Amino acid sequence: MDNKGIAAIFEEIGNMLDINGADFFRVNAYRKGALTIGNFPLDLRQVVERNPQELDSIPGIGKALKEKIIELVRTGKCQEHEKMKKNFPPGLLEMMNLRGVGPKKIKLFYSRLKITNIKQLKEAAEKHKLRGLEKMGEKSENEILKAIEELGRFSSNRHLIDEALQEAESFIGYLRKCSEIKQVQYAGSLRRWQETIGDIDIIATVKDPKKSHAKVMDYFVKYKEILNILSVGDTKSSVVLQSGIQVDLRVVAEESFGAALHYFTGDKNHNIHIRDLAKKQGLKVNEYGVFKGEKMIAGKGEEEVLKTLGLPFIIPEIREDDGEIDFGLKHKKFPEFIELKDIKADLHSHTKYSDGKNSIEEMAKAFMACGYEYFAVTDHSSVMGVTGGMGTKEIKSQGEEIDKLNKKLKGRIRILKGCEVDILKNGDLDFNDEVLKKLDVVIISAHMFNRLPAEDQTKRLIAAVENPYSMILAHPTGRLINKRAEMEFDMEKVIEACVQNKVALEINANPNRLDLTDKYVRIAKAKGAKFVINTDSHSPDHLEYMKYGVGIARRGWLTKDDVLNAGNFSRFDSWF
Ligand code: DGT
Ligand code: CA
Ligand code: CA
Ligand code: ZN
Repeated sequence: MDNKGIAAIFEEIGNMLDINGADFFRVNAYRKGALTIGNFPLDLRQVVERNPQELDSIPGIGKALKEKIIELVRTGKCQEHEKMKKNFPPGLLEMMNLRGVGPKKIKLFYSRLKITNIKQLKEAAEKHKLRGLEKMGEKSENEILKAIEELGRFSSNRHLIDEALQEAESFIGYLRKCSEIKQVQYAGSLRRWQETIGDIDIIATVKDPKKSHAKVMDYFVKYKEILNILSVGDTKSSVVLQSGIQVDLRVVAEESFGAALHYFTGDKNHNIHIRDLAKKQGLKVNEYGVFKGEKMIAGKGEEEVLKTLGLPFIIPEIREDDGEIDFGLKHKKFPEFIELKDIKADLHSHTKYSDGKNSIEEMAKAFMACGYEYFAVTDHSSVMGVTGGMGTKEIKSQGEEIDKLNKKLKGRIRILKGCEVDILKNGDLDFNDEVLKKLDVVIISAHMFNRLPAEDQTKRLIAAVENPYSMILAHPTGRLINKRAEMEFDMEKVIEACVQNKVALEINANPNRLDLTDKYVRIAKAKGAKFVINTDSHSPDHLEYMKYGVGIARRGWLTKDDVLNAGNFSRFDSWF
């Protein structure tokens, strides 16, 4: 069992103890233990193997937890945990996943209404049985119903984009080695860079469809990562990979590649609009081509298909029937949307000074390898106790280290002094002006208090944005895809405050976040906002997230001019 597994078990023990009414110190010991181990830099399996005594030096891990770590590492199980679980209704723990529901409420619902799972909780809320309980009213009852709905949304089968892209790329790499296949390309939501992916759609062309289909399909289902074959047909087959992602393969003739690619890239609403447009012109469009009567007049290339309908090329990212077709018909040309190669910097990164894994110099080398001109080190401020944020002393010594490094690197890359400053509950920032004024980049982030009532949250964020030192509002909604909902507040008002106060909105490129979301990127652009696309890297292998952020920016119709780190340092700096 690895650190993550051990942390999860400690968390669960803590929750069970809490619901059972154990005393605060015992509950807290497990919760703290879970946090410590979740963030612990060494693999506990190796530590235990080498010398279990070393566990004594981990702060906050007492005797009871130490013994359990050894037991979990050696046996994969913990007797006490198993015993507790046996006597514990599983539905009670599941309720912990509901937003706004913790051990206290679970205990209340259980003791007063015998509620042991989410289904019963939902029924009770719908019958208004919760509102009579202590500290529960109509509002909190509705919030529970909302939380249940939210949880349903999060247990969806949609995959994160980085996982889907990796799977698609390695599968396509395999398909390219098939001698029958000429072209192969992924389509669907992945090609549109949508934030989550239902399934992967792959289009392939063959030299001679009649002869090759059977051979291609045969090759397709022999891919080593396949868990389950769903169907095998002449032109379409579907499989499920070991990761749980479904892949659909469609094989078409070369002359239909563009039409098929367009059709299966979608989205559905874009396709329907295109089909109607064709109809008005006396044409027919389907996955094989564009037809005038019986005659096929286009199909080989996507550009050609769109041109036949009077349209310029439309980048896949904006094909969602959200104005792109009318825009194309009217202007015959789209703006030059931002591309990955335009990015010159990353303004949000972490090092060992807080919860990052590497030194500043290691990060600098990684950013240099991306060809960037500058980047900012933005470790957490100290409120984020769990992640070991910086105090005033540390931020000073970090500044000195950056000065030295900048000298040493002789301009090969420019390191900016920054900080990801926490927004406190009242909208104040976690560092005073003395500290803030010495920084090149001040990122403001709401990590805690993400469940304030919408009105208070809006005020809090606007107050932070109005701080004269604030430069970038990081991951504005605070959501974690499939895990944590957006904070509730008036986003449009916050965007307006950013525009007025010259605070840039971050598009956080981490595939778990993708925040600002594409919908709000477009709204913010219309209001005159500027953006930065940041990876929020905690180690060099996160640097490649930039492409997902660029995908979101393209989905939001952004050009280079909208994005401050798609330009040199003086352009970035002078905007503020
Ligand atoms: P996903 O997989 O849920 O993330 O989203 P998509 O967009 O990849 O959807 P998928 O895999 O069901 O279908 C791939 C493409 O095929 C879709 O983007 C558009 C096209 N398509 C699917 N169903 C329909 C349909 O009923 N009508 C039309 N016109 N096109 C469709
Ligand atoms: Ca799909
Ligand atoms: Ca599909
Ligand atoms: Zn960060």
